[in-house]
Amino acid sequence: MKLPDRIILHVLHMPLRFPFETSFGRVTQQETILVEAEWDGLSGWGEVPASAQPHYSSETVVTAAYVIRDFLAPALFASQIKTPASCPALFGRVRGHAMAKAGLETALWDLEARRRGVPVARLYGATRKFIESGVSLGIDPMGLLMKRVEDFAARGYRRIKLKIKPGWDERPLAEARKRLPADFPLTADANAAYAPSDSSHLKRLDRFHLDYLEQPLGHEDLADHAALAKQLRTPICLDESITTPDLARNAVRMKACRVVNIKPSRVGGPTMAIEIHDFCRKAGIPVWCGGLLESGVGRLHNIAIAGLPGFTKPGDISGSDRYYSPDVIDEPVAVSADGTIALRNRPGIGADVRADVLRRRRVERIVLKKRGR
Ligand code: OSB
Ligand code: MG
Repeated sequence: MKLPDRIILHVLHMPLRFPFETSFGRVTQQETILVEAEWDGLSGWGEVPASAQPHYSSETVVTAAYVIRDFLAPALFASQIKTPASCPALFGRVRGHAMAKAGLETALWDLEARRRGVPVARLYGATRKFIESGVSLGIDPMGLLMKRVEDFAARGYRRIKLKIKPGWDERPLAEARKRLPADFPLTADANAAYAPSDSSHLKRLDRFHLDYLEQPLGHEDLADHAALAKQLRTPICLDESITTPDLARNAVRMKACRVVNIKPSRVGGPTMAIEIHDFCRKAGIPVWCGGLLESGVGRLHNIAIAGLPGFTKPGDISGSDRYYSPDVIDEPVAVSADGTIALRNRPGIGADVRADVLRRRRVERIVLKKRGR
């Protein structure tokens, strides 16, 4: 690889087409950072889908911009790494800040793929030509939510996930089940909203035959997830708890989950995501690719990674039009009538960033260079 001459952070405010509500809050606009790594007139693009508030994770766009500017970019400029796969080792002295690390690493992978003229999916080791698309539906009034359930099922989406929280679980799941074919993959995501003492209530969700229940308990609570798993027929999938390969190994060994949601941004970038994928594949644990309301840039990286063979369940990768119009890429992500998304054959992530959308949505631009340049 070539080290970039410059790194530019584009902080964007992307209005959502519809408000998105989870157990931890409602958002109408996604704040994100596009990371542009420049080398010899070429640009590689990555994304830090951190959002404005430290609710899903401890990071925000502000902490990520700070960590990239003051720690990660200087470490990169001072390094002689030969591949973006060395980023986790290079950034290892910075504890946490997974999304900041992932944003920079994804930009370097895209730059490297464009420089070599190959799709970034090939560098990640993707073997699929298509991935199966699923959708995550936020908390909304029942009528509107059920219209969405019917709409996304009719559009071919392969799996529907409902956001749940105490007081909003059995009713929407029962209503959704009524509207879907009996074997349609339905899941629920609590975003850590329940307590270990809710186990008998959560057992009531077994009757909906969910493909899995995502992150019912606290993000640092593996032992209680393991105890809950013993009581439920529904498999538990962990999201927030799995921030490193070590935690993935520990969670699986403790039987805290039977399914893993891999979000490349949550685990520190593609290299770490692939390490978790490889471990889970050997351990017989199915994985799927989660999302964080990414713009087209992060979405295309996720699609490329979801092309690896262990991603055997439909993920939270929907079309660009689920959240954004226009998206920031020139060829938005589209879901076919059969609910799949094709991996791209063009170099890099397979799309270019639209200068007009970038300018319209950008609230800040931060240019980083090697010192002395
Ligand atoms: O828990 O998976 C989650 C969005 C923001 C924060 C957390 C989550 C989500 C989603 C949406 O479920 C995933 C997506 O469509 O990008
Ligand atoms: Mg989740």
